[in-house]
Amino acid sequence: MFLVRRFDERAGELHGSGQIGGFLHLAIGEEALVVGATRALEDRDWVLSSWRSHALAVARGADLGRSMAELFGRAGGLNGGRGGAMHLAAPEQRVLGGFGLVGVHLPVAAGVALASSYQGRAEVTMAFLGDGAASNGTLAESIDLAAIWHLPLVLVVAHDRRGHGSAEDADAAVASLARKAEGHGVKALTCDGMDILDVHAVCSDAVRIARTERRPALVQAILQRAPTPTMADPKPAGSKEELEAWKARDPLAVFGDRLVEVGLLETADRARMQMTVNAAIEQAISAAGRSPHPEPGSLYDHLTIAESLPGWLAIDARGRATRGETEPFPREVQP
Ligand SMILES: Cc1ncc(C[n+]2csc(CCOP(=O)(O)OP(=O)(O)O)c2C)c(N)n1
Repeated sequence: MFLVRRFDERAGELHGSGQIGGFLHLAIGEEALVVGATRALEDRDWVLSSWRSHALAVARGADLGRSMAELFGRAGGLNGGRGGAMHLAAPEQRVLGGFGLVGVHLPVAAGVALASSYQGRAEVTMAFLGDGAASNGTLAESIDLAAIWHLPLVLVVAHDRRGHGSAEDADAAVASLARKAEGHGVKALTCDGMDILDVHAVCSDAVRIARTERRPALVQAILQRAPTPTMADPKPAGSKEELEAWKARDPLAVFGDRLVEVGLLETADRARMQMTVNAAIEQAISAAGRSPHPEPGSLYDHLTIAESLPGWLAIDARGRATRGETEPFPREVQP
């Protein structure tokens, strides 16, 4: 949690000083969710998000220097500097991005889960979204297909009752994500998104449902991000009182205090841990700064046009029995 927090704090400062350009959305206050949920996964599982994907990449163990270089837009970045903060992916850690348009990653996540299921792999796909994104039609279509096709998909909603500057009742007639999910026959669970232990316990349950019962689950994590401006976010910074009230709930501080109280962490070790993390982040920033900018001539690299989309789902909407397919679906998976 320290690492995710410090990475974000420093990225925010570097955005302010112009070393990081474009949009950058911070996850300060979301660390319990980011770490608690991703720790419920195995290495073979997949992660997608609308944004704040740098926090997920760091939590999944992506190289810090390459993660920071990606935010800097440098050639040594995780994606050669082409993703930036909005489209950052860490393929080695199976973090597939980072999608700038709210909600568009949900059908992709359902597709990733379908691929695992279709190929008989016991992987789980976890997709993070905000409650604002939950009012996008992509949630309804993805969750419906996930239920029909028994996809091992876990949707984790950071429910902060805001969609950027809009209050939730401005775009959601029904604010309860649990009701929305259950309306599609999908199991919904709720957790305290400010408490890493609760997040971890509830997400572990959701992952178990997806992996062993082969059906989707949705976790609604009630949380509050820090009321500080988060770069290009029109939400105004909170008042001094709001900031003080948030600090009393800060998931990182609260968890650290709790560990000290129950004797699992010494105050001196906590300080040492913080220093180690700070040093690692400063090293990452130096490495990112040394990385060259991408060559202008490489602008069109990696652009491809698909001539055909293989797969029966793309071309054949008839039922499986009509097509003469007799193999059971979803296939048996090897645990
Ligand atoms: C399809 C689309 N519409 C609008 C936007 C502009 N936009 C950026 S963030 C945002 C709100 C997102 O709210 P939420 O999903 O709750 O995310 P949060 O910031 O709370 O994590 C909107 C509408 C966008 N990026 N994509």
